[in-house]
Amino acid sequence: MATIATEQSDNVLTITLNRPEVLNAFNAEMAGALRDALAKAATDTTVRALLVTGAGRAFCAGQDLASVPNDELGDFDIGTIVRTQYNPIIRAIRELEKPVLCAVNGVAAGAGANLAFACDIVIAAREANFIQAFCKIGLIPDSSGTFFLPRLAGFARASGMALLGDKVSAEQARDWGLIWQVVDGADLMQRARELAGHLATQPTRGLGLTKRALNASLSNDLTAQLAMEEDCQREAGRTNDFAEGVRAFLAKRAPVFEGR
Ligand code: T3D
Repeated sequence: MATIATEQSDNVLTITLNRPEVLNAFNAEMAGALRDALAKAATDTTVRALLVTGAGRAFCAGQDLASVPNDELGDFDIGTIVRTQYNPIIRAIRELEKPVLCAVNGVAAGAGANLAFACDIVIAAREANFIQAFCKIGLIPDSSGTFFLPRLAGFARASGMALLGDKVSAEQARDWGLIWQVVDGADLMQRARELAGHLATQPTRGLGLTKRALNASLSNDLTAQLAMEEDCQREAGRTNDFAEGVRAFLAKRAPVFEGR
């Protein structure tokens, strides 16, 4: 069985983590397949929005702990797994200049939780929860957990989540600013498809440039960020979609964006 399933409908690429028997925990093969799908989506102009979700009852339980070589524990360089498996995935999501929506259908633990938090818009089923499980096995939050958690939820909540590893409910995660929306589990995929479908009809270049500017805001000072906005706006102003947006507004009709 393929470790991820991909399906394209109109301009939305849906990527489903597909190892339900281990709650979609990552092994090297699944990490490689996700990386490849993200790389392909970056250059495929027919893809204008991505939707990431999990098969079965979980979103993702993080690293497949059975695939870490036990007999070498202690000597084994886990940093290599972080560098080769997880860091490229997080970078690819952040650098992909197309919206990435994440539909968290169940538990999201360890790298699974942080994969979700690295996406642009996260909606979760009411019964989903988020666990920084790393501390329970002597590890630290990777996959950008130490970067995004304090920025999204604040330092105190990030510290509590990372040091205690408690389950955080979907509603709590929403109230803390970690995710966008909570919906009933039965409605999750319909809502996710609607949102992704909407995003895929929007000015893709403008959304991509917005993402570039938001990424930069995480480390820029005001002066650098204002310059960044000027550059991104210049580029957005040269797109066909900007011209179409203005024409449609003045003609009092709905715009038809082509993503360029
Ligand atoms: O290489 C490195 O380690 C570096 C990278 C680290 C990144 C990380 O993500 S470290 C964190 C790894 N993840 C965890 O520590 C989470 C482990 N899983 C859990 O704590 C629990 O499974 C959950 C809280 C996520 C869900 O609990 P529950 O009770 O709903 O399900 P369960 O019964 O524990 O799990 C169901 C099955 O999935 C079970 O297999 P079985 O007994 O039915 O054959 C369980 O072993 C398997 N499973 C769940 N998580 C993992 C897993 N198998 C391998 N790896 C997992 N992470």
